[in-house]
Amino acid sequence: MIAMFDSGLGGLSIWRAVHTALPAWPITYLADQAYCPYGGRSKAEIIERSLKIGHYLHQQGASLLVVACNTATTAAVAALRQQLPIPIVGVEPAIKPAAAASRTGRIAVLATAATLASERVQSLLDKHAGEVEVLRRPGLGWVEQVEAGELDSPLTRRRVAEVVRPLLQENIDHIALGCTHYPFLSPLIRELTGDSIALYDPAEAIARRVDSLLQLHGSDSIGDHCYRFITTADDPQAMAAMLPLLIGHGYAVESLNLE
Ligand code: DGN
Repeated sequence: MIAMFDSGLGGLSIWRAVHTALPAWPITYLADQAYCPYGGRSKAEIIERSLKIGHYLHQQGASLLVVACNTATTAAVAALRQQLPIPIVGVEPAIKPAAAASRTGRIAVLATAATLASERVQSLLDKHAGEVEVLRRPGLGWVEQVEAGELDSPLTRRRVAEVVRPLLQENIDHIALGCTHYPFLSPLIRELTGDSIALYDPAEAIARRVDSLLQLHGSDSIGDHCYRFITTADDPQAMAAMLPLLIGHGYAVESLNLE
């Protein structure tokens, strides 16, 4: 079974891509909604939650764990790799392909404040320092709007415009999405940018990485179609109601107390 987790529903953008690439694999998705958003939490707290979730998913039979959250990846991927005996796939903003494709020499990365301030992103930026200028912008309130299922409300439009409109004056030609919640707001971002700015969502690259790791490590769990969705929130119905909107299909959601 492929396991993945996020602070909430954003990692479902990775779920969609992995499910499309590997339709025969069972996937268990855990949303740590009792602790969402992770963006304002300390590194120690994010590591503690990630390890608790990682150990739980491993016990449930995970052959591979996708940390479907940039914030958790930057804080906890090293600790997870140390403690769990399975391949761990993290996510990170697609700065490399955006930088390689840029003609204006200016790109933007949108992510949570925690991700933007992380050493991981800083070292990614340092690698491309000579090639492109990278503007860093947090999507303020974006995670909350996606969690609330407001993918196209007046408030969501305002929150997206506050970040994206000023970028239109900056001569950028690519935007790397560095938070797994943000691809769900791509239609609103595109309305503002038109075709002049390309958006990079790393989900498909993550799915390819998962595919190659599973081929490398092998496993006997192919063939058992089974999708589990777990939330740490008390009310699983709220997440269940969101699944058709975010991944185009409804599934039952289990509630888990992981304290
Ligand atoms: N989806 C998470 C990420 O990719 O960073 C959001 C983190 C959060 O909870 N703020």
